[in-house]
Amino acid sequence: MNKFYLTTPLYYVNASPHIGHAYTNIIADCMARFRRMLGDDVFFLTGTDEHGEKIKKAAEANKEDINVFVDRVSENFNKLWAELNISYDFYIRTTDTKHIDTVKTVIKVLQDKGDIYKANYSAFYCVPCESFWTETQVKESGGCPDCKRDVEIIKEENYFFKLSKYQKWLIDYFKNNTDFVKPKTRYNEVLSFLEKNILEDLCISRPKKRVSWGVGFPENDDYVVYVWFDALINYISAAGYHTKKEEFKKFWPANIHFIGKDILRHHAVFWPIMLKALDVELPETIYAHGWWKIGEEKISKSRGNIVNPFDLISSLTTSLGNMESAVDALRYFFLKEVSVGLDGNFSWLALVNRINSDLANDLGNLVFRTLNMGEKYLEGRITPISSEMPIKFKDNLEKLESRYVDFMSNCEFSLALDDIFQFIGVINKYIEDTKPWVLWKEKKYDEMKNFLYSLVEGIRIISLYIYPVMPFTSLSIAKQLGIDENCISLDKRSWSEVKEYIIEKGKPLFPRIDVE
Ligand code: ME8
Repeated sequence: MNKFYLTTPLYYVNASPHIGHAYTNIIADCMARFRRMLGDDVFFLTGTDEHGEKIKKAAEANKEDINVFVDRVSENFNKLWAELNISYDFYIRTTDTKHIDTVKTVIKVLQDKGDIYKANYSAFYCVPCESFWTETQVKESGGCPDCKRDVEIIKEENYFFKLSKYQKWLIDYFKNNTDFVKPKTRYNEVLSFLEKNILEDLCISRPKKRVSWGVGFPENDDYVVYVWFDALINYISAAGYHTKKEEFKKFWPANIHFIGKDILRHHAVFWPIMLKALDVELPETIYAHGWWKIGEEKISKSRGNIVNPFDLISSLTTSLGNMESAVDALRYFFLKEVSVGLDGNFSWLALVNRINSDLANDLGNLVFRTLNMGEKYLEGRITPISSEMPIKFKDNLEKLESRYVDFMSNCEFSLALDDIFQFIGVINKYIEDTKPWVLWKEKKYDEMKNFLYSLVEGIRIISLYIYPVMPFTSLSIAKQLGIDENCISLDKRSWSEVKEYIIEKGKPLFPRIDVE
């Protein structure tokens, strides 16, 4: 059995989750479910990033004790993952004792190796981003290059990690591992950054008098560890680095770190160098997805244009009649609307249009009318005379079967869905062309049995392909077809794998939503 280890970023707990966070976890969940369908032993990690000054300030602004505050907000993320049906295996918080121990161990290893040193420092500092910037960077951007807010000048003694020592090695690593960062645009962006700039050593401590909420620096109580240095280490601490050596050997290196493109440099420059210095293997791929925007603006806490995912699920639940359909519709929208590497534009109208056209009209209608006919004409028992595949299905089904695994493995979820929905279109057309009511009138019962079997068998195959994207819907279809969950496996995707059906029609999966 192959192992598959995938991660999401650890989200800051200074505010509640928004749909940008939901997006990353939906992508990762789709991949995790797909890999489990392939039979892999999956370890899917997500969690929260809880240290640093901005978290402390948020707790103070809320007049809450910091520990109570981080517990509450972290639980809010966890609640969202439960609602969105995110099947993570482990939820890490950077305030976990085991993680804190790992951070301290890592620092000691790097200190012993001579890769950490202490020095005086003067630089521009952005408090909300917890990042230092050079004068040129600040001048070029007119403030913090990330969030555009004002920066402070800070002079202090700190600990530094020798990034610069590994610059040449990292450039070579990129050149020899062209799939290390995906998509290609992001790979090119990092490589060109590394080739055009001289890496400065990374300041990895903050004096406690300025930043008190963090992992204490080993053997120096006056400092805490820089939040990013602390947070990145989660990917190895969760997998058991120094605590569960056997498990670590089994799951590390990670197969994919899913991140947004905003945190590419931390993951594609700092993180590989930290691992190299530790003598730990590098992750296979860092996949940086695009941003969801409203108009031209990235959706973000600092821009104040967030869409609350709990409210969105609740509105969709009202429109669709149940939460399972609402969650699957949202997951479908995010995965179908844009390719993973590109930016998307979010609006309620785009969401509703997508649901009405693909899920209500095409998929929902196909399932409902097929099961309706099965009950009306054959009293729910579909036993074909011949289980041969209709010739009209052949091309599409072969295309789907041959491309699905590659598309899904490469995070091309939208393309996989294109193939699936083309096949749905083919079956819907087959119904119109065959005119079952005429078969019935002309008493062609054997043909009717074969025809309905073809529809139901086609729907079964569709239900297993959509599983990673819409798990509730997939299982609901399987239930209506009277088959058990074991049929949701890629081994069962061949035609006529199930020979007969006893069906039980449920409610329409996706009613149409009125567009106001
Ligand atoms: O950066 N569109 O946490 P964070 C798409 N704690 N994805 C978005 C998004 C948007 N508009 N907005 C946010 C941090 N995201 C650090 C990470 S990891 C060791 C530490 C998603 O709460 C996307 O995945 O700011 C992005 O990278 C992440 O949320 C940033 O979350």
